[in-house]
Amino acid sequence: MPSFHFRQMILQCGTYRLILDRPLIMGVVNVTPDSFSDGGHYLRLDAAVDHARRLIDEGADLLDIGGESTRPGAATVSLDEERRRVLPVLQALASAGVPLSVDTQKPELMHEAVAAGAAMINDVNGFEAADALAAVSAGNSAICIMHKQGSPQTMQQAPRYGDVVSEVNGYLQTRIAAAEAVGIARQRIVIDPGFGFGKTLEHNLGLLRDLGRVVAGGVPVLAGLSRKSMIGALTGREVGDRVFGSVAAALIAAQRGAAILRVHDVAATRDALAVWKAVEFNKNKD
Ligand code: 7PJ
Repeated sequence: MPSFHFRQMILQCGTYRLILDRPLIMGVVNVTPDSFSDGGHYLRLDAAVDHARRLIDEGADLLDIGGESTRPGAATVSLDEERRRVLPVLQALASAGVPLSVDTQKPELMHEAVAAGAAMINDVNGFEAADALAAVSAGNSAICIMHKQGSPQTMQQAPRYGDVVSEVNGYLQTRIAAAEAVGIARQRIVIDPGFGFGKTLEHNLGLLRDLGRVVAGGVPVLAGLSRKSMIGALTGREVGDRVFGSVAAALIAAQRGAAILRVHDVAATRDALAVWKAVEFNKNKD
């Protein structure tokens, strides 16, 4: 047995039932002006859909579509604008064959996304907005509850914790209970320690090192490390040149039992996982 240990967990994810006996790759599809720099709305939508299709070809098991940047210091986006960015992309990919997640903090858009077929709602705000849990309680969509400290505008100013892993775990357990209290079955819930969201490099490294303690809670864990500033800090590289560091981080998260890896570089992550999975899971095959 490997030191970590995948229970035969099932995630109810809209009309999909995902068997989480191997880490899945979630490809990131940003529909924001800074991600697809071009002139105009329709060009941006087309570019996002093309990009999404490429990620599926490269081996993405699911996609995460986001219309509001939550990078440190990013400006907020109006409901109307976020909806105009996200819903057409969701609709265009409806028959793409993989579960589609929508990354949003807004209850109205959560509701509309679920109605339009989103299989998962991913909220970096942990569904703390009034009505957020209510917006996703009906139906079968999965929810990803992420931890953060502070708001994206200010969170990197002075993050502080006693024991970061205990505090993150405590928060996630509280939010799981809140979700279950409105009727969201445990089989629909994913948790995420929120790398980079109100955390110093040391906090992020502590969480990754001890990710097994988050996994031990028994709810599938999503890890988003791709291209983040912690990878920049460790490699000295700009955001576009962080693929090797990101792949290493994804592999470490996989080894510690992460169920879903949220990444920009799907092909590279897939190759790394293929090597690791052959060693770890196919031991008795030859
Ligand atoms: C995350 C996310 C993450 C989840 C972003 C970026 C910033 N959602 N949305 N987890 N990060 N669940 O990709 O650098 O880590 S946006």
